[in-house]
Amino acid sequence: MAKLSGALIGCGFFAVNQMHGWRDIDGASIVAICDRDPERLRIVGDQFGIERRYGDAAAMFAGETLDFVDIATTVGSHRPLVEMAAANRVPVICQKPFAPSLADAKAMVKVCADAGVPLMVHENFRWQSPIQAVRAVVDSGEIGRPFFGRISFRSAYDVFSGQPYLATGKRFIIEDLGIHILDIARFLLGDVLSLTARTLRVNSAIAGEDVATMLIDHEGGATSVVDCSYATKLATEPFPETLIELDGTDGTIRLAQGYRLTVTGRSGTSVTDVSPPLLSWASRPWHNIQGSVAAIQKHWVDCLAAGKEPATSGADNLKTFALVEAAYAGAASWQPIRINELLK
Ligand code: NAD
Ligand code: 89V
Repeated sequence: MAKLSGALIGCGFFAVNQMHGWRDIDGASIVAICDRDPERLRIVGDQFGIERRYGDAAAMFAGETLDFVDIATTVGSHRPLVEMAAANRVPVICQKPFAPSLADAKAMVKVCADAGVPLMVHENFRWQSPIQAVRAVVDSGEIGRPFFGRISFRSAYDVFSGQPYLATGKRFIIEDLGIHILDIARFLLGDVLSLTARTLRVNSAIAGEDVATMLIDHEGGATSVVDCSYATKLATEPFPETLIELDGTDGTIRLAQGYRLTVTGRSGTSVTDVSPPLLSWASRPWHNIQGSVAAIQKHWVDCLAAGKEPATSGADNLKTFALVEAAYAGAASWQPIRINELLK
C-alpha cells in the first residue's frame, strides 16, 4: 500500500506527540506542517525533519497534494480549519474539544459529510490500553450485563504549566478533560438518555470549573457516575489515570490506580497489570496518553485504507459533545438534561 501523505496544522504543546505517533506508523508520513507562530514551526520542523513549512493553512492546502490533514490547534480555529479541509476535499482529523459549541460541531460534521470527506475527532482516551482492556472484558461477557459504572479522574496535577490557556477559559474541566471521561462512559456503557451535573471551582486562580460530578442514564438501562477533579491532592498523584468500577449481572471490574485490573466474574477472580506501553519517545506519566495517540492515528490510517468510518468519527463525537453541553446546561439549571433533545 502506498504511504498516505499528511499535513499537520498547529505545532504546539500536544502536536509533538502526534508527530512522534506519525513517525512510528508505516502507512503514513507527514510531508508538510503549518503554524501561525514561526518559532513553533521552526522547532517542530527541525525536530522532525519536515522541510515544507507554512504560516498559513490556506497556502498549505493550495501548495500541497494531501491524503489527510491533522488539526492540532486549540478549539477556536477548529471550525474554519475543518471547513477549509472539506472545501479542499482533504480527509481530516481534528483534536478535541471538536468545537466551541454543539451547533458548530453539527455544522462541521455536515460540511464534511456533504463534501464526502472522512472526519475523525482525535478523541484518544478510549484508545488507552487500560481502557481497551476493560472494554475487552465487558465484550467477553465475563461480568454479564453491566448495570452500574463509575468512571473517575481525580488529580491535582499542574496541567496549567503545559497548557496555560486551560486557566483562562470560562469552561475548564468538563470541556477539556471531562469530554474524555464522558466518552469513556459511552464507550463502556453505551449512548446516553439523560445527564445530571454539578460543578465547582476550588482553585480560585483559574476562571473555569475544576470539579464536576455527573450522573448518567444510559440507553441500555445502566447508570453511571462520571466524576472529574483537578483539585484532589492524593498520597500518590494518579495523573493521567482514569479509574473504573463496573458492576455487571455476573461480576465486577475494577481498574485501580497503578493500572491494576481486577475482574471477578464467571471464571473467578483475576488481577492483571494493564500498564500502558512506554513507547521509545514517551515519558511518564504521559506515556498512557502518548500510547493512545499512536493507537488512534494507526486506527485512522487503517480506516482510510479500508474505507471504514473511524470509531470516533465526527458523527460519533457529536454524541460525546452533547454530554459536555448537557453537563454545563444541567449544572447551571440543576435540571437533568435529555440528550436526544440536544442531538435533534
Ligand atoms: P498550543 O496552544 O500549545 O498549540 C496550538 C498551536 O496551534 C500553536 O502553536 C498555535 O500557534 C497554532 N495555531 C492556532 N491557530 C492556528 C491556525 N489557524 N493556523 C495555524 N496554526 C495555528 O495548544 P495544545 O496544548 O497543543 O492543544 C492543542 C489541542 O490539543 C487543543 O484542542 C487541546 O485540547 C488538545 N489536546 C489534546 C490532548 C489529548 O490527549 N487528546 C492533550 C492535550 C491537548
Ligand atoms: O487531554 C487533554 O486535553 C489534556 C489533559 C489530559 C492534560 O487534560 O488537556
